Amino acid sequence: MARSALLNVMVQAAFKAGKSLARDFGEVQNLQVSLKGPGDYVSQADRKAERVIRDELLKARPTYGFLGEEGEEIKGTDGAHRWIVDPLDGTTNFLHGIPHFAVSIALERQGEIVGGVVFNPATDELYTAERGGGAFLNDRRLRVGARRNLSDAVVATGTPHLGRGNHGKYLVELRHVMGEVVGVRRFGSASLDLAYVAAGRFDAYWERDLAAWDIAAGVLLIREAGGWVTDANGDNRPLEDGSIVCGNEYIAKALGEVIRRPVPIK
Ligand code: 2AM
Ligand code: CA
Ligand code: CA
Ligand code: CA
Repeated sequence: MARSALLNVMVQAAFKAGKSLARDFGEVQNLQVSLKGPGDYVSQADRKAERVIRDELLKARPTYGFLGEEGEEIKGTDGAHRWIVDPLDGTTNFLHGIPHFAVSIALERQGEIVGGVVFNPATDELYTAERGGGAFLNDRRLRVGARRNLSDAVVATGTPHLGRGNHGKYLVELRHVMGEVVGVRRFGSASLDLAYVAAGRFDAYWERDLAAWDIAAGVLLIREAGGWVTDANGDNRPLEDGSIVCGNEYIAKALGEVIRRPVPIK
């Protein structure tokens, strides 16, 4: 597997942030935590990791733009390129000592994602993809799952971030899916959910109410692993819509139909 210089920059930034996160994960009880919205926590660890990544990436490519979850967007002088970064995806897991979280770094060129890195420092799993170059877990080439029927599928999801209550519509959707599949999993890190689909661990995944930094890298992983990605409407605008349905072509299309089934009016 030959990585381009640019992908190597992304990998090194992810490793450096991963070291910072691993240190903080070991002393998670000492971190300052604040609330951004209902159930939406942010800690010093998130902010520190974003600074590490931003400094690394902008040192290597000072003209590129930078969009990260925790800071102001930096508009680069190079209008064509932008980094899209989630320094800690799965903050709730992290703060609870659950070793399922990741750094997610994507590179956008003229509106298209051309590079993606997802790194879980707690397991040392590094997922990488470049457009046209395939997707990898460490050195192993990835391929999405081969199952063709939803009735054989293990499907991941995430619950919409609405605070307590107001989940009525989602629960109907979930009930529809549960009636069709082997099982549903809810692991709490969108970027790793996508990486697991790319690796064929999950047959499919859907979630709404996400931001571009949650999914930009993972979308490329899936496409480069031969998978199929749409938004919840079945269109090809997941980053813009903030929703995602993915898997192999058969399973993703079937899952999309199930989640778009009309919700009965009470
Ligand atoms: P985060 O940990 O970076 O915040 C869990 O379903 C997934 O949703 C995680 O990837 C989490 O990312 C993301 N997410 C997006 N918006 C969120 C919010 N308002 N509250 C909690 N998690 C959110
Ligand atoms: Ca967050
Ligand atoms: Ca996130
Ligand atoms: Ca985050």
